[in-house]
Amino acid sequence: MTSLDAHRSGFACFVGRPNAGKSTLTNALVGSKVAITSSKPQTTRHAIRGIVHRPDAQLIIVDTPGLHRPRTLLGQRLNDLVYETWSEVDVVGFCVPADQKIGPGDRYIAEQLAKVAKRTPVIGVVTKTDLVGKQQVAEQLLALQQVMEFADLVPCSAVDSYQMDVLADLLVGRLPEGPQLYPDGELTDEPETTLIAELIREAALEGVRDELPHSLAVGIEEMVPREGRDDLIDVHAVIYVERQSQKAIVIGRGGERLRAVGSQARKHIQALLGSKIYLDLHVKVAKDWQRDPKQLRRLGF
Ligand SMILES: Nc1nc2c(ncn2[C@@H]2O[C@H](COP(=O)(O)OP(=O)(O)OP(=O)(O)O)[C@@H](O)[C@H]2O)c(=O)[nH]1
Ligand SMILES: [Mg+2]
Repeated sequence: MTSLDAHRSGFACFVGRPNAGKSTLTNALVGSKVAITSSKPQTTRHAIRGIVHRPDAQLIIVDTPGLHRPRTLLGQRLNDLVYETWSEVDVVGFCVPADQKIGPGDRYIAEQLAKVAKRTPVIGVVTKTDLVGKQQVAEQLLALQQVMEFADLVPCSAVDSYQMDVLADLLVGRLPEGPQLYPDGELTDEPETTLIAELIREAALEGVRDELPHSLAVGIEEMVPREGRDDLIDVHAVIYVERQSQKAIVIGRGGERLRAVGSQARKHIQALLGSKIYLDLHVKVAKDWQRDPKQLRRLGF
């Protein structure tokens, strides 16, 4: 028997081109920074679960990498991860930014989605509405409607919190009835070291251009409480790049850039852990790691 106020639980995922605003949307719905974001494409590199707790439902949002034409083995792995996720969720949100024309990249995603849409409802989401006028939002909704058949359509903005609850309601409405899947207060199932590595990568992404954002990876080597102190944690981390020339850029003149990255990351990590940290940051070259299966495995892809 189903009742109108039964508790629902299940999974949603956001898909869209790189930079469409998927991770920002995930964070806004969860109400906490579980995924890093940046203006560089392919910021997200693994499926991150963010958990939305409501009295009537528990919505688990799986934030996936942007879908793109892969140029490296890493790119291929990221795309595969997206397809895998589709088969595991109850509802998909297809994100298209309001300020960019719908193009071949979006139509390609729609074609792929149409294959799963028979089983899984797809909600069309026009993101970043704060960047354009009402008229352009309306036009984007119309254009999106031409791309495929949607279960619902919704314009929203994570930046000025426009229609976040409408979007959450639409997603929750597509979940099956079910019990809570995660304990109260748990906002993500990401391990702490992953969150920390991601915060360092987010800081390192700031101000780098061209191929460099893609070449960055971060590994946490060690994380231990400082001996004799209960208020300080030592975090040893490595920023990997693919070439010697990139290493020089990341470190900067006299180590200036690396220090800035470290202090930016430290602020976010301390907020996350609620504890002081000492961040020991090094830069190493892992030659062409994006194309090397062995190194990809070591970096967790
Ligand atoms: N103005 C505005 N900017 C936004 C909004 N949502 C996201 N952005 C910006 O768009 C850029 C990309 O956001 P992300 O959330 O990292 O995009 P993504 O789709 O997760 O990107 P990938 O992980 O690379 O696929 C960032 O610079 C965000 O600050 C929004 O609602 N309004
Ligand atoms: Mg992302």
